[in-house]
Order: sequence, then structure tokens, then C-alpha cells
Amino acid sequence: MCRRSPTSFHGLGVSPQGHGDNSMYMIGPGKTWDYVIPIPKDHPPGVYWFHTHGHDFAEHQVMGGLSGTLVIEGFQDEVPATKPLVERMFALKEFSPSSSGKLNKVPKPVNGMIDTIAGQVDPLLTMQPGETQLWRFSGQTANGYYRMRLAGMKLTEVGRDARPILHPHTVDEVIVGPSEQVDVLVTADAAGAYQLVQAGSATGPAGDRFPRQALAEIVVARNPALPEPAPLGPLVINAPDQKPVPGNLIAAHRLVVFSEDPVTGLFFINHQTFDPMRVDLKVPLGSIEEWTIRNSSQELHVFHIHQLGFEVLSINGKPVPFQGLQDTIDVPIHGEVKIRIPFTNPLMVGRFMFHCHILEHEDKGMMAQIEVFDPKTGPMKDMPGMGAGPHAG
Ligand SMILES: [Cu+2]
Repeated sequence: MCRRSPTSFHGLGVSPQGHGDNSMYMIGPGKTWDYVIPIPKDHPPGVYWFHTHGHDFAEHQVMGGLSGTLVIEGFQDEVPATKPLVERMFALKEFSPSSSGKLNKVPKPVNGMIDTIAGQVDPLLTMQPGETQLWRFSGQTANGYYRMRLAGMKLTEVGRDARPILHPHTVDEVIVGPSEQVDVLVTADAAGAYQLVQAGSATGPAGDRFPRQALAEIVVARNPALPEPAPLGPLVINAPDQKPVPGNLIAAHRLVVFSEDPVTGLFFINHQTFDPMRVDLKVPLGSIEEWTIRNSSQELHVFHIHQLGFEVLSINGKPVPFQGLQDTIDVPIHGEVKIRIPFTNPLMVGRFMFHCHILEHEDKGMMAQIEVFDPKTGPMKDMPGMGAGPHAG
């Protein structure tokens, strides 16, 4: 590692200040910085992740492997049927090979991407016939979308963005994009060999293509050393904090436009590229706002905001039934997503980011800074937490 960089604790509802989840503090080469992240006792459980967040080189560093999985335990208490199940973590990470086959990281791959599970190419997994397992996908990719299929088997989605969803449903495929988390239940068919594949995905005419690849080999065989798998119990969801955001007192409606310039290769939020010295938006703690995120480009973008979860109200004008709070949402090409954001947890006071989580786009400008301030003391006066700063010597 030869460049300075901060870290983001993606999706956690913790403080963005000081030694906390401070995505602005730049750690120089050879330097040390202690992160202290007190996790509140009532923090929602789930699979989270942490990754490097250096503006201008986040893509390079995350694609080089600088991310990790962070589990806050308790998901199984909220979805009791999953308690007896084998749990598997899938940290989805893409790498880019050079023409000699070595890992290139970035810029742009010349020979397509290598899709891996925690850096392993096509690992072997075992299951027993009829066994159900809990598979927890964590999209730790810089840019890549994994469209996953498992040899015709059904997948039951039970969680998204770390949290149980209120109405689990069965699907033929699961798409996990940059920074998206999805939990699924998988029940093995009869004995045999099966393949989990990335079935091929694309992000639009101006975007990227991610060709089909094998992701993992699944061997289903009876293991006499283990008890016969019990059938899955009733799928009851008990997640009391998965409540819709109240809509009776909306403090502000805002429009956030994602756009890009194919000539300069720059990416914009509301026609501006990111500037770490500029605070784009100041919001008093306690406000609930409704934002329309509009994509006026020819490729997909994925909206993400730090420190909190939001409710998705509609996609392209079509109401979305409430499934739970999210911290990321794909914004369709030439489409828009309406969300309701609770700026209510006192822990979020400070400055943090919202951005497109396709890191190539973030690096080229598609990020903005928000400050949530305590209305009793007013907005901050200086730029704390900049550390060595991206431009310091
Ligand atoms: Cu984007």
C-alpha cells in the first residue's frame, strides 16, 4: 500500500466523527490509525463490511482486496428457522487480470474480470441432500454485478442490506451489485454435483459487461458422520426495528441527480464532482426527508448513504411494498427512485458521504458530503476529521 486512505464501516449506524466511522481521515503510507467503533447494544444485527474509501483510488484499493466482512450477531434470533442451519459467508470480490495473467487490479480490465468468493476461484462447497443452508452474499466488488444462479435450484431471499426482509420470497436468481448484501436460503436437491454461476450481467449501454463465470462447485452427498438434515421450520420474521419511516412530517424534499460526461469521463451529483472541502448539504438532526434520486445517464448507478438506513418508496413511480430499511439502491437508467430518510439517530451527528457505490464512478466525482448537525448547537464551523488530508504533504 503506497497511498493514504481512510476506511468506511459500511452500513453501520455509528458515529462518523474522530476515530469512529470517519471516511475523511486519510491514513498516510506507513502510518497507523486506530478506529474505535462502539456498536450500540440495540444495533441491528447482520452482515456488514468495511473497506478503504480513499477518493480517487477507492476502485483500485477495493479491487486490490482491501475489504473485509463484519458480522453483528443476532440475525438468526430474528429469523428463528435459520438457527440450526449451516451459515456460509460469500465475500464477492472481483479482480482484473493483465495480459500475462497476473492480477492487474485497475484501471479498466483488458481481459475481463475474475469473479471470486473471498479471493478463491470456483471453490468447492458441500451440502447434504435436502439440507437447507443460509448463504450470506456480501457485494465487496468495486464495480461488478454478480447475477447468481444455482443449477436451477430455487433461492429464498430472507435478508437484504444486513437486515431480515419482512416478506421472504423465492427466486430463480439473485443479483448482488457493489456494496449490496443479500441473505438467501438454499435447499439442496438430490445427491450430485451442481454449479453456482455468475450468469452474466451488464450495467447499460454506457456501462460495463460482466460475462458468465463459474463461482463455486456444490457437491451434494449424504454424510453419515452428520445427522440427517431436519426440514426447514416455519419462516417467521421477528425484526421489531424493521418499521416504515413515518411520513407525516417531511422536513424537506430534495432532488439528487446522477449524471456523467462521456467526453471528460467525469461523474456528477447535481452537476458537481466531489470536493472534500465542500459540504453539499446541512440537515438538522431529527429531520425526516424525502429524496428523489434521478439517473440521467445510459448506465446503472447505485445510491448509498453512510450511517443510516432509508425506506424505498417507489422505483420509476411504481410504489415499492415495504420490506425493510436499506442503505443501497440501484437507480435505473434514465429512471428515478424515491426514498424516505430518517436523520434521527443522534449517533450520526457529523459529516459523512452519499455516493454512487460503483467505485469507478465515485472516484471520478459521483460523491457528495452531508452534515447532520445538532440544532441546539448549529452546524460545524470548520472541517474536522480531515487528518493528513488528500492534498496535504
Ligand atoms: Cu455510478
